[in-house]
Amino acid sequence: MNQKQLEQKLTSLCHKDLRSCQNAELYHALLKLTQELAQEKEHPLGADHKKKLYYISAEFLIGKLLSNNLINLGIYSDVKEILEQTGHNLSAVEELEPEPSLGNGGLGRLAACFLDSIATLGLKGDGVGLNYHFGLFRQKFSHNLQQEMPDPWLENPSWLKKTDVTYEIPYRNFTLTSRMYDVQVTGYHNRTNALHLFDVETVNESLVEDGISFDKTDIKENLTLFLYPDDSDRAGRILRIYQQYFMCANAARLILDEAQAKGSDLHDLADYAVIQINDTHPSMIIPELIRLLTTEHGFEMDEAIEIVSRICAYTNHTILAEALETWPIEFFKEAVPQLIPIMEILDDKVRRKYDDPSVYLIDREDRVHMAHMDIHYGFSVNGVAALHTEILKEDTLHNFYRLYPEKFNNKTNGITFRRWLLYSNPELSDFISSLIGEGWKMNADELQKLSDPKFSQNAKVLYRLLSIKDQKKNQLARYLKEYKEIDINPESIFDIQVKRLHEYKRQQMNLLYLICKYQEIQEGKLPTTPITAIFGAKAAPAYTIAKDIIHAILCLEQIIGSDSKVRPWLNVVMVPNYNVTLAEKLIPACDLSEQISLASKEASGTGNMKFMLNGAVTLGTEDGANVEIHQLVGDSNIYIFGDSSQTVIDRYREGSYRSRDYYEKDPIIRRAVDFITGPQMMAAGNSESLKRLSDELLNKDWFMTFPDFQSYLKAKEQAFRDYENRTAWAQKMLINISQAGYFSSDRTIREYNRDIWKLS
Ligand code: 26V
Repeated sequence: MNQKQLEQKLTSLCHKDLRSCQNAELYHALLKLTQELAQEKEHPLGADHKKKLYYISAEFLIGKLLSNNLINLGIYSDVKEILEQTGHNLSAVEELEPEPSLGNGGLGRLAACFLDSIATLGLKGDGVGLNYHFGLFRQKFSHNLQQEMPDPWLENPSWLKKTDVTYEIPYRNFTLTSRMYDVQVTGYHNRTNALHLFDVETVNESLVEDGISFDKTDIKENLTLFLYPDDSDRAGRILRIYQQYFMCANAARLILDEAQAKGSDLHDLADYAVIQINDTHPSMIIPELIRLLTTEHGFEMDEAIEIVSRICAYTNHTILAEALETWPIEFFKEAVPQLIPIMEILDDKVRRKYDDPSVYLIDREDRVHMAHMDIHYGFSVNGVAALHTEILKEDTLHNFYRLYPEKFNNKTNGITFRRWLLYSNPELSDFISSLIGEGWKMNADELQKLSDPKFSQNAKVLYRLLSIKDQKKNQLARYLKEYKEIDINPESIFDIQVKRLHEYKRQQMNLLYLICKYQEIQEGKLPTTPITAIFGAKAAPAYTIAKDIIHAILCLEQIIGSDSKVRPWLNVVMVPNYNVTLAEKLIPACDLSEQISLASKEASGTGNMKFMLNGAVTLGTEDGANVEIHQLVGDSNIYIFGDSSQTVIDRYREGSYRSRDYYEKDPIIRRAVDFITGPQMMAAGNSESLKRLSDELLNKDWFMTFPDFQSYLKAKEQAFRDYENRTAWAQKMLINISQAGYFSSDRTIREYNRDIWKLS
């Protein structure tokens, strides 16, 4: 893109020139130009290869798009320079872009990274999802409590393009007319694919009442209002069925239409389409495709089942029982009764073949197990990290693994280096290129060259690495001050835990540690370098204990903030509204990356990979992809602590864990837990919430914080001690960066394609 093009665009849009235009006008012009450039790289239907991947997902946490697209189109530095020379600033323009928060966390962000890699590798694959008008809620803190507000992102100009594709989607009592909207997905120096987001035109945004509450029963008006509406009540759960069916029914029609347009007679659908079912939210695609093939295209039931089973592949993202979807048949009866006979036939076939109720689709209580449908009627089942896949095979899905060992495979997650290094950390990115050339941008394995002693033993290289980290810490400090009115000391150690709030991720363990540290400092035992502990996390609106944990962290933040003796040495900060945009600023600035889930519970994690790539050292359990990070970097470049997944699984099986025993025996744990309901916390917060959290820990602690606490303390203290030897720490940073290539989502997508999709 050159200056002339930008000037012409500005003239045609707002009759202004480059020097006098406002940032909002610049944003508009850049968006339009980017879309035009991206369009040149689109491949019309059937113009290239025949087979296409459909990645169906309830979440695509794409984040802001302007800079990402500029980078992928190869014009980022040109645009940045043009703006600078004409008195503008690209970062200020970016601030105006609303973030589409169309996801909860890792699962949605993974889908976004995958789309980037699919396009970058030149593969033909589109995303299919829903056009939520409000993504995940915007989080505010008031009186140390989380408040949820709607987070609108659909405004003009928009990355969304209205298409002519519409379908009639049948529900029990009415039919809705859908429309497809497209977001372009630009590959890095490669093709443009699409993210298809379906919507209904009857959605009524004025339905939103106080905060994020709304009338959940008026489906025509609320269907795509919110991502994952609160499902703590029946109406919310049924609304999810309506949403999921809407996504799948549209996807099914699109897939059949596109295949037919390319010449398929649908018998050969497997030559034209492959579907990746991202967790169980899109599982209704299976019965819906079978239904369409039998009712509208004249197929026999068995043949339709056969065709569909050859094109569907399922990814499992969690072993947590409460997250494995089961829906009462009664809900389907109310919303989409047309699927019931199909699901009953699918269940019946399983019952005839296997004499094991644990693998049936429909259980004794008339609930449909969505994952079971995917496994029986899909050709591939994958976990998202090596340990996770082993646990699926040996434990959670063992009875299925016995039936279909050939279907199971592992695809360790990855992240796109375009967003998580090139964009978020250009300083580090340029430094890496200055050492090993640009090849790593296309082939991430080349990062391994950094582990050569000529770099790792080179004082200048190590010094520069540390100074880039300092630069990113300073940038973060300035950003938090300007936009969030938060003060942090850039000379302190940045110890960061950012991810969804969940008990299994154990933010409460970090909290207990910080309480101990606070008590120690009060008693005069000062750390060598001050510590800034940063949290970022949203709690599901109906997840009470998660909200209690946020409350306790915010109370501690307040207590320490007003303690003039401790404050210079320990600062606890919970940043409000953690999202992709904040992650892009927090991750490059991190020294110590907290990945402290209870072993066996975190399927993979992807934040762990982003931190590592940016030169943070991990403090973590042997869980999810931490296991693979550990193997790659070796014992001396990671801090591993806590019980193994096997010990944890055995302890659950025995039912022998009593948290109170630990509390009674361990004075450190006792003192930290007592603090939660002690006078200072009670004065800062809400006694009911603090008491509930303390009771939960003492009487349940389902995610076993206490057994790992002492080893967490020890590992963390060791990390802080090691931080003092700056050269040795810089070597750890370098080794982490050098081994991060494996976690490029390009590698993950190559594996999906090689083993599952087989696109040419
Ligand atoms: C969902 C729910 C919903 C109901 C309440 C409890 C609960 C707990 C967990 C979940 C997670 C659903 C699936 C998910 O988001 N999994 C995440 O997927 C990431 C991408 O594969 C992976 O890195 C994370 O480890 C995994 O938690």
